[in-house]
Amino acid sequence: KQISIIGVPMDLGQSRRGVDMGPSAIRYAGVVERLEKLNYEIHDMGDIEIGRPSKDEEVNDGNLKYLRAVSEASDKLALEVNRVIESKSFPLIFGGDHSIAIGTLAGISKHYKNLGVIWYDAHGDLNTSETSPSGNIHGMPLAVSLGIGHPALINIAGYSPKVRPENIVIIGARSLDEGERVLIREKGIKVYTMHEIDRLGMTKVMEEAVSYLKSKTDGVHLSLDLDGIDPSDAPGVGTPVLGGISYRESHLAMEILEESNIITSAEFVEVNPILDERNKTATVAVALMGSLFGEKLL
Ligand code: DIR
Ligand code: MN
Ligand code: MN
Ligand code: MN
Repeated sequence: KQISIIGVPMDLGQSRRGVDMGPSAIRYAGVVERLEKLNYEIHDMGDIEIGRPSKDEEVNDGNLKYLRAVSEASDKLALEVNRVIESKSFPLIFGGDHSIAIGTLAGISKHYKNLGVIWYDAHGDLNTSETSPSGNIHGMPLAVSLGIGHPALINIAGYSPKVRPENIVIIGARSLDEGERVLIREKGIKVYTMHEIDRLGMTKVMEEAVSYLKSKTDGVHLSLDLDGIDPSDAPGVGTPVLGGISYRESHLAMEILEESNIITSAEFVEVNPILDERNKTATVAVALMGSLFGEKLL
């Protein structure tokens, strides 16, 4: 059993500096040791090099901040993730902001006929340059992976789309922009908002999500934005939203995913140690990875 870690110190997909230190914070929280205890062979591939943009390119191509830098980083990450999968190792990616999912999915998707995606997030990340209120590309990666967005983003790794709408499950949504709601309805994307999590409970939500994806997919990527978790448990994120998924519920969600045996790749994004309290958010991320990879008390 092998896991290959790739760090992506990307902070240009949003506006709070510091999320580029996410990979270091997660490593500092002891991820390698934690997963080695579970008898995995861990290969830490280090961090992808992110080019610094020049001063005059903050906003280009309309409402897409740092498009060139994000596109270049996505290319590099896609190549690296592709190599990991070819070596039969499990890709585990640390962000960095959520724009990195563009590169992750570009590297993964061609290895599957029908890739499933679990998007654990307070947000839908389904914006385009037309619908985005911020111009921040971290609010767009799921739309991009559906083939909706700028050509320099949707064509990473030379093909599009990376995922079909019916193979996506969003969990934890509580802050959706109008354009995102339209897209969710149009494409019929399965969403468990906080309302459904409150109503059904996390066990039912995860069991439904697993059975929804299990039959029709041959691999499932978990893209976990730490802002999906409540800010009281995960304060170190750039766009916290009250009323989120608790630490306990998230722990349970990861255990159900582990039991389901469907997850074939994962990324943990938006850990910003500058905004955090004594590395609490990275510590939560590592605890969740422990559960995802099979920690059990007895
Ligand atoms: C908002 C925030 N919907 C945007 N998105 C975030 O800028 O598009 N995604 N924070 O995780
Ligand atoms: Mn996100
Ligand atoms: Mn988010
Ligand atoms: Mn547990």
